[in-house]
Amino acid sequence: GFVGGKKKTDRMFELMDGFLKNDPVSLQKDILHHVEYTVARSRFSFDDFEAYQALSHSVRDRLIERWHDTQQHFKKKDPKRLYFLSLEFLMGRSLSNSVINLGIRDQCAEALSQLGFEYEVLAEQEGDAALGNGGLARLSACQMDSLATLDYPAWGYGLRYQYGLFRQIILDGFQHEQPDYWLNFGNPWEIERVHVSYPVKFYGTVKEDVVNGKKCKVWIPGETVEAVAYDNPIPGYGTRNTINLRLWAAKPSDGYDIESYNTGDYINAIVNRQKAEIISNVLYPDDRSYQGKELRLKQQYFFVSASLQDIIRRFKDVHGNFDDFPDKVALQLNDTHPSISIAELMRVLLDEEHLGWKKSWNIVKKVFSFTTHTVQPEALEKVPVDLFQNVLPRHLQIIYDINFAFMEELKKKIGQDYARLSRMSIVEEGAVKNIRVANLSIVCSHTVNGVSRAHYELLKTRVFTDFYELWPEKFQYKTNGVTQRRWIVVSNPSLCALISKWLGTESWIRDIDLLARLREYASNSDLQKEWMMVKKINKMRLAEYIETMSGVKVSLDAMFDVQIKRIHEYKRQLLNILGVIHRYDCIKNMEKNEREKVVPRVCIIGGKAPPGYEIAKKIIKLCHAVAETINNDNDVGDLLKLVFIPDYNVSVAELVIPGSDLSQHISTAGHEASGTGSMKFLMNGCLLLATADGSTNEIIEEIGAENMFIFGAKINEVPALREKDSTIKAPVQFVRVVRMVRDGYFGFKDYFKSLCDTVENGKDFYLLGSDFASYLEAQAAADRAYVDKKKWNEMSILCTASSARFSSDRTIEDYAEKTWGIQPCKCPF
Ligand code: CBF
Repeated sequence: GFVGGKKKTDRMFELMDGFLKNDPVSLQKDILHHVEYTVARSRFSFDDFEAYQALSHSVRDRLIERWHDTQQHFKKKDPKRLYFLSLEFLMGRSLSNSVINLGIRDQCAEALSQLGFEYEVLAEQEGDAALGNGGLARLSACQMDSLATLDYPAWGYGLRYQYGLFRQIILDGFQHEQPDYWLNFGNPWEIERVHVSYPVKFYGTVKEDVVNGKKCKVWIPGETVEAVAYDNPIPGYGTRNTINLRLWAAKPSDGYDIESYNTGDYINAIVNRQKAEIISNVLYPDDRSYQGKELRLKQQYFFVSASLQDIIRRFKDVHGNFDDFPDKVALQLNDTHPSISIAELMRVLLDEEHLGWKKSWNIVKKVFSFTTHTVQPEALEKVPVDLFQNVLPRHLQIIYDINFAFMEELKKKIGQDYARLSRMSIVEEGAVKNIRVANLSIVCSHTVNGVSRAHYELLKTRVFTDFYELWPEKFQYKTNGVTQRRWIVVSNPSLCALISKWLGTESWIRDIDLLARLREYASNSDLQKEWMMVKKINKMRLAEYIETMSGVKVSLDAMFDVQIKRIHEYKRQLLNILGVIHRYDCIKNMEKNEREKVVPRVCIIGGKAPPGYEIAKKIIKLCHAVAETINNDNDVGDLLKLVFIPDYNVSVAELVIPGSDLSQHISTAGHEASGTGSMKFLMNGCLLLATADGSTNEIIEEIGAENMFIFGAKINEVPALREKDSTIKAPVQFVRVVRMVRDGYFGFKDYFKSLCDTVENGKDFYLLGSDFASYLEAQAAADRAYVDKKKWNEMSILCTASSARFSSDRTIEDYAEKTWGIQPCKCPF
């Protein structure tokens, strides 16, 4: 422990010259250092991408310092920690977010400009980390930002996919999927922890054994794969706290296929070893059902097993037994994807810690909380029992035992109501026996959360009614939120500056409730002028992007009307396109003097269709076909344009949202669990045209229906409308526009036939026909409002001013208090 006669730690303190400094000169030195020694380029010759790499490494150094201090602090204080388990995190870019949260954006920009680089250009060099599909995954990212900012002792755990969500390429209007090998150019934001690795077992058999005179089970695995940790520091804003997102990558274990080595088949043994890596290779695109996919089950168990080993190791470093486990550990299940962790924790406590069933179960039922993100019963995961038996034989036994105990307890409460017992059972009987993962999660969690109030009501009355009646106290909701750091400060710097100027403080970035003070200036003409200016700047940015991506020139005077989200029938992009066709048809049939009254529109649609979802892909093609006709019709000109933005992702959203005037959230009521896109638009002062679905109901409460364009059937009206659907006559306008598509007005007549069939002949499950008239009315109301610039600006300001409730800071504080029981643990500066 001595270096040159001095104690190691003293010598280290002597050598350490405090923390890295954040002034431009220090940053320049660091950037040049990384150019030379990390990127290995000459400091006299490096390009934008290399400068981005060097800058990122300089920022990462600062993150690491804070990360260390935070982890040290947590270790010292030993608070109850939250572990957020999620198979998906849609982090987007890290540089822009990190420099904002560290408070060094301007210093970086200055440092770079003196070196001859532009910060904005370098930030654009970074590709998106797209380790997730959509709302659920981006929500996880927003929640991590809030956890760090609010100083909660939390860690995220997930999978380090080598291929993120597919890239969407559009060829002739058709979606094609291309792999997203996002690690191709390296990833400066992660830290590989070669020494943090755990074996994860699969397959094999279970044997009886006796340990300390007690009977127990021993799982003899058939395959072992190594999970290696990659840490991604998540900095909080305005705090030193920097938490961790630990992602696991699969690597061959030393013991992997030892047999082949022994038999001398060296080359094949190596090839087989590499197969282990497949587990973390690729993110499953949301193809609506993963049922029966072995790799999916292996991915889930792989990340859960490694995470629990890591969590238990950390706990045992400090605690001698498991008595305090529930007081020190909260495990959050982000949907059913990590729910196998319930059986895994039970297995560890039973088979490895030998705590016995009663004690183990008492711990397990106190640590898990479960959030479900869907209302579609078909989206609730089920795993065939045969598959389970093969991949995780011991876990299946444990699940059966949990279910047996649950069924016995239930019988005592509800008697011999076999229909209900069978609905609530974790094991679904039938031709193919399945494990119902949602039922497992509800039975074993202390809390079940919905993601909006409307979602909670649906969980109670439609999706999990039996469980709600049994355990009403378990059910809660935490309306989703998004982080204002990413969705205003990073993505809309001009709006950010304007808000701070009018509020006289930047504190709203941490204390979002302050935004409400903007309300009092909503009709102030000076603010309105500046507000409009900001919108214009953002619209210009967006218009340039549209022209580059699609070649379409759009007018800045037009209303930019946006719908960006995954393509799905229930989200009703088709309703939007049919509305655009109607608008086009009306313009075409107008006299010249009538046309002068038309409010020019640029309709923007973007989103990826799940690769195996044919109807969603047809919707994309229809959008392109209609756009082709409209955009090339000189008779219509700037009065109407339709553009599809390809490869929608987090960074594209950062560009599109600030430049939008109106955004559409038009799901059939009762289908969107929450929706979070609407919250990002709201924060950016973009008006909403929406159905009263998911979290929109709460947005209406905040801003007032008079400041939005609400239309369509209400959640409770939908079932009756569906019953009546075949007898209801869709309005003539609807019949006419669908006919135009059917008759080949936009080409591809045969190809669109099945798409038209989904909304006609009594098959209009998502009620496009019955909502069409009120949709058109809402659109007309938006047109009228847009003409009155003063009113429109006032409504736009009110949107931002009313968005505080939809910050993920509020969501996280709610979870911390009502679900996880954790307290802030602030690392001193
Ligand atoms: O809760 C976050 C989001 O999750 C989904 O995207 C999901 O993946 N299930 C829902 O569809 C959204 O409604 C919800 O906002």
